[in-house]
Amino acid sequence: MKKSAATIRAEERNYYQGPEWFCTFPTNPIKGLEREEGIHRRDPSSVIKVDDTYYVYYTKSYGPHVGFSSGDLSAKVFPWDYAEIWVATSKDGWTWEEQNVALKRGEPGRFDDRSVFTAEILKYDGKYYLVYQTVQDPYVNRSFENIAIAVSDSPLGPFVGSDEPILTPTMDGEWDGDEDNRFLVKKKGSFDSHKVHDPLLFHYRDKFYLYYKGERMGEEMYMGGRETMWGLAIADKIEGPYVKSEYNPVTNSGHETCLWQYDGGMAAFLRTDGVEKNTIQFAPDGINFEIKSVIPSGPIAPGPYRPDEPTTYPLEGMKWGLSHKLDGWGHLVRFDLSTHQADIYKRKSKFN
Ligand code: AAL
Repeated sequence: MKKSAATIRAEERNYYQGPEWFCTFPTNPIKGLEREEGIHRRDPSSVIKVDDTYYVYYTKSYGPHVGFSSGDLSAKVFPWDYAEIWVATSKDGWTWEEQNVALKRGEPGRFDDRSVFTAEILKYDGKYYLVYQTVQDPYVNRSFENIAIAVSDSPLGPFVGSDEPILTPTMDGEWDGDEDNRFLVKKKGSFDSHKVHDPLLFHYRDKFYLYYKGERMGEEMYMGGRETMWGLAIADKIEGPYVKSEYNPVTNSGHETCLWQYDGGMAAFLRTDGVEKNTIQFAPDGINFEIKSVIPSGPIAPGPYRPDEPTTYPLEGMKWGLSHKLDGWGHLVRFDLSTHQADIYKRKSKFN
């Protein structure tokens, strides 16, 4: 008997795994944050519950955007440009009521004066913390993007943003020339040399684990699309200082990645971009992720419901949540975990 390259690869990469990490994610409309002409609502945070009410935080901006080539430095370049972070509430996870702005852009001259967006929420020690992306005016192709933290005593805010970012890009590449082109470099930087994005914050192992997406100075395409990877920075105190892990990057893929705690480790759903997109992975130590399942796509930019109690089965951290759809104007929808297909395999397989 001879083994083909494919068989050897499947064995080496441990493709033979049970169905307990396999699922689909049907999405459905919600009431209250539906598509609205002229308004973007996108990139929902995780959903938290306080007393009998669910809370979600999301990027909200108004009006069309024109990209970077208009020649007008004050023109809105992206749906997440000139954005603020808003909060909505719900009693049942299906009907949502938009409440108020949770975090505004900073005063002119600050690092967050142009846009604050793509937030995550963490309930910790009786307070509420938002971590989010920031951009300083003007917003150009070569703008460096940071991550900041804001705190409030109430889930409705107002949240007070930090005076400095808590995470900045490594900035260790070298631009080639003065053209505003982020692909033109004399030297490529580290995976997070240009932008740090999509923060997710956990109280884990008695420390604060801040996961984030990096973008490189001189990003190139690679096997699975865009070269987008995730890093980790760890702090003793929630406000920082955050120290980047020496294992970074901790993923080799994933644009809109979503993480949850399970069984003392960290699970991750890597959606868009990269060789390992559309996989669910698990790291017993929060750092060394292995692929557990390959799933058929999934919700865009998911923000799962984070129960206060520890989860009891692998996919519980993705049981339901909100994600976004981009039909001209970004709007929020609900996703629910379906293990229907996995359950069918389970009945037939030896993995019971
Ligand atoms: C999203 C996220 C970040 C990016 C932009 C808005 O998918 O990765 O938030 O900056 O796109």
